[in-house]
Amino acid sequence: MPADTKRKAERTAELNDTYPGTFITLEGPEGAGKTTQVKLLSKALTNLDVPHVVTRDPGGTPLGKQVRRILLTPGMEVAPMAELLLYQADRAQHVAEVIRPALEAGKLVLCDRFVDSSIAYQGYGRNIDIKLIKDLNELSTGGLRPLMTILFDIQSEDGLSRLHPGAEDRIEREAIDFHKRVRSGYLALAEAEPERWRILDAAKPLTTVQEQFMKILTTKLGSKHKLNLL
Ligand code: T5A
Repeated sequence: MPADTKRKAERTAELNDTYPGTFITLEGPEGAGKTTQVKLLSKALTNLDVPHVVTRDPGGTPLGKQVRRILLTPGMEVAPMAELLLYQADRAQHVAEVIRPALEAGKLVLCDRFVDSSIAYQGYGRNIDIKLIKDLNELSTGGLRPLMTILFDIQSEDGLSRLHPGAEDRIEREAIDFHKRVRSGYLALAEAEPERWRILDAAKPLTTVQEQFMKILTTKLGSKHKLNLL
């Protein structure tokens, strides 16, 4: 393992050991099916009495819901740097109000999008400097990192074709080249940090994706959260 990757893995483990809970994030291009899968997962976790929180970025707090509306309203003029900073403002509130308290309470926290979305969308998509985005991610999260990130990978065209025509939000309406850069950004991030990322083929039928998702979670969290989703 390259020295830089090893250092990142050690730091991620160190940060997660600080809390009794566990932080997992879900990422992917538009229409990959994260929201559908996390809802199914939450039902299974409830049946197993596993204390957990499902949340999303942006929009996981009352403040975040307002920021989310601004960010996703079609036709809203939002300069790239303003966009980046609004996602970061949402995240700072989200970490302080929801994520960190849940981790302190020993819960399994499943977050639909997090810091990697900013790198993929504002970095690879909008061409904002990635080092700057990483610094802002550090600032807004206080250095909190997920123990594991699952990439729901799908070709941009296939993901977009799952959305309801005419109901797309401001970001979903971006040109196909933007969405392709986002996807290639995710693949580059996953390749650079393989010990944190797991990649799922999200183009497969819903039940196949669900099986793969449950298997990944059971393998990673089985002993800590007494979890068997298989
Ligand atoms: N963003 C976010 C940034 O630019 N920077 C940031 O820092 C952050 C945090 C958020 C937007 O903000 C951007 C990224 C996003 O553009 P959102 O609504 O939260 O907006 O966006 P998404 O997370 O992309 O939500 P989506 O609903 O578009 O995608 P999901 O959650 O991956 O997909 P889901 O589950 O809603 O499924 C979409 C459709 O596909 C069907 C579902 O039934 C649904 O109709 N489906 C399947 N169909 C066939 N086969 C399967 N396996 C299927 N799985 C689901």
